[in-house]
Amino acid sequence: MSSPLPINFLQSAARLNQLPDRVLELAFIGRSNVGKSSLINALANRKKLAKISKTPGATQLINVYELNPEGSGNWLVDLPGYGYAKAPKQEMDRWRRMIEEYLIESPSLGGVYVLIDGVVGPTALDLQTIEWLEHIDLSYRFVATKVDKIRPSKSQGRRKDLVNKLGVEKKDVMWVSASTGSGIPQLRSEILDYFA
Ligand SMILES: Nc1nc2c(ncn2[C@@H]2O[C@H](COP(=O)(O)OP(=O)(O)OP(=O)(O)O)[C@@H](O)[C@H]2O)c(=O)[nH]1
Ligand SMILES: [Mg+2]
Repeated sequence: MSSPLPINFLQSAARLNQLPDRVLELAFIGRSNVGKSSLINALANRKKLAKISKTPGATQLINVYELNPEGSGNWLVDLPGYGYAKAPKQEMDRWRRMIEEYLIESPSLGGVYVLIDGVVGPTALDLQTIEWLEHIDLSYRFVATKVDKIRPSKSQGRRKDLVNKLGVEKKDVMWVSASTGSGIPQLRSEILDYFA
């Protein structure tokens, strides 16, 4: 058991300069539809805090959630996803403009969680994004989503495969399900530790 993260919606923005001062922030990035917004809701144990959708592109702006108390300046940031499957170059460019500015220039961004679809595994775009994070020297950690969709008999194989494709070790990936809550307590406690 673990308590929901005490977060509230603070603000949406298209540009970095629209955001107020903050102390420390952690952002969630990943392919459209990977489950970033659902994960925010699961962490807070609230259904409609972040807008989610079956169709990729639910999140269009930089969405800021603040940890209590109000004015703490500790933020969790939900970002629009990058290309879904064969997303047009146009969409990728849109993501790039908004997100690159934010990821490169936000002064108090401590790191990002890169969400990888646990069923699909890392896509070429995921790997490209990771390379780019290395390039801009931003810390990141992996969260594999939708584990509820993996059959128990396939679970070991899937985990091994995903870890291999990312070129990391088992301990470097957290496995979560926003649907069943699996892995959510661990992620909550990691996030709280980070802001402590
Ligand atoms: N089965 C299952 N479905 C999930 C899980 N997390 C998210 N989904 C579903 O995946 C779809 C996309 O979820 P979102 O949270 O909107 O994804 P997103 O990454 O925020 O997408 P964008 O805002 O487009 O970038 C929705 O239909 C969710 O219900 C999960 O843990 N398990
Ligand atoms: Mg979203």
